[in-house]
Amino acid sequence: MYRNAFKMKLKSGFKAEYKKRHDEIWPELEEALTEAGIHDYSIFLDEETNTLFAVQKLEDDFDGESLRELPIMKKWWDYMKDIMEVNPDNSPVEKSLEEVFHMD
Ligand code: RM4
Repeated sequence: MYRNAFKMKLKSGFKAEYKKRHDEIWPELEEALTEAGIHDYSIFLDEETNTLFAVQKLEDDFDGESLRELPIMKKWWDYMKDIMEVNPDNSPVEKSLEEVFHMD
């Protein structure tokens, strides 16, 4: 298991809607994320910049490419596209972050 962190971008004015959609995350999506090997997944919002900061633990054999191909993942991204900065395929624009400190 290893930690993974990345940034995404929320469109301005959608904090409440973003939180609501995640409070009501589809059980089948949560199941698919867990099944893919994602655990302890949090997303924080920096309201000054609308940056979403995601941090998660990934199983060593996590396969992000397979997850991207799942219909439930694509459906979620289609659903979220109106409130996030997205790529042409509606996946969120993600920027990887490098860990420079960790303490247990
Ligand atoms: C985010 C974004 C991510 C997804 C989480 C659950 O808003 O769509 O890709 O992993 O939701």
